Amino acid sequence: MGVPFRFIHAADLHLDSPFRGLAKAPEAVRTALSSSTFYALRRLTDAAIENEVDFVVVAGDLFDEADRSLRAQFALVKEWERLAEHGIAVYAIHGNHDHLGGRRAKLRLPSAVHIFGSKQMDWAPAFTRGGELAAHVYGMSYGERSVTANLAGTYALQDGAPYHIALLHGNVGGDPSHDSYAPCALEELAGSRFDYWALGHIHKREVLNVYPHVVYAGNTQGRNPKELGAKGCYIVDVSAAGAAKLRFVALDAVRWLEENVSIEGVDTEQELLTKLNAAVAAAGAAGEDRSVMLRLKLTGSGPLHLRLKDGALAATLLEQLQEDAVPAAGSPWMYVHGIEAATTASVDWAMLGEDEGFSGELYRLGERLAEDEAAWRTFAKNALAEMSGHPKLGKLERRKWDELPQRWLKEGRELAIGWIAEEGDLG
Ligand SMILES: [Mn+2]
Repeated sequence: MGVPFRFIHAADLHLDSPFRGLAKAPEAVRTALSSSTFYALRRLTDAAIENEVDFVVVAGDLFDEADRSLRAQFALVKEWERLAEHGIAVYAIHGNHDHLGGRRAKLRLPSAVHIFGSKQMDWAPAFTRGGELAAHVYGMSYGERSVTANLAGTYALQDGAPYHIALLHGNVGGDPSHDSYAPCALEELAGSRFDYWALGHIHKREVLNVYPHVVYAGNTQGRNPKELGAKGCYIVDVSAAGAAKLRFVALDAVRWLEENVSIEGVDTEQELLTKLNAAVAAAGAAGEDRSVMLRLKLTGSGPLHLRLKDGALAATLLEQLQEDAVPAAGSPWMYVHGIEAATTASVDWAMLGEDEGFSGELYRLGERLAEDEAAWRTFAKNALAEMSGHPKLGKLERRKWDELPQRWLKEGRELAIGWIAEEGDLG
């Protein structure tokens, strides 16, 4: 039996991220974004203190650049000193963005901060604030940007503690949307004797496995339109028996969101603007009192589809929305940074059953497959068989075909027939 303890798992702070491509955004937006990673860092300290955690682990990419900005380094030292004053230790590794080969200032860190080196995996004991041994913490930093070896395989457990936490910055399970640094398979980690793999690198938080826990905390602040939704850290409660309970805590200063707006049944530009304004208001609630960077995505099919094709209408609507609500410093704002037109041509589905052309054939094939689930799964598998060697599509191929959501058939069919109809519209 061990002792109950509480720790925070955070990763990918990316301090001083530059937020490129926002030259046209209002001053208040640019200022808030450029300080957002620092705000999230302060909130991380606050969360650790408020929740009386015993220690904090950070799984890499503390800084955005290997040649760390001095502002970022000072900020980190200041926050870690604040934690030290409250008796909270920190265990951290560096990742591909802030590997140890980069330039950095000579800084004196509080003695309660433990940074793992890049030569090999190392470990350190972690204690409760009451001074009892809670766990062994393991880690290894990147010494250069590109680390393609399987680091997890070199992690060796050191007996003598009731719980074992391994920090790893890397790509578990071959996520094709991220660089394949320190790659390893989930099975390796799930089959190990470590109790909690505190992961960094993938910016989307995800619990990949429980007992042992294999967890991405995600980044603490979204940095671009793809990093959607709440960002923060996990507070982990470990019982004396080793049961772990995770609680997500949002730390982000500015939240990136996306709202879909259907153009179905919308006849005029003015009606569409009204609908967009309603979507903006709805997104405000999802921001949970934070500032919001919002992208609106126009979907569905309707009378305005063709008008939206050249981009001018979407651009004008965007201008209108931006003029209607100008972000100001001092209170949470909402900034619509883009409108994406992803609408589709309207198709007369009732007529398609009788259509003698390719669209009709496709439609009828879809109908047949919709009635026979086993048949469509086999059909989908065969259709993609030739792509199985493709590095990016390979992941799709590896998915279990019997787990594919059924809506994919309907959506895929509508998309394909919509494209064909559109060709007709243009021709
Ligand atoms: Mn990162």
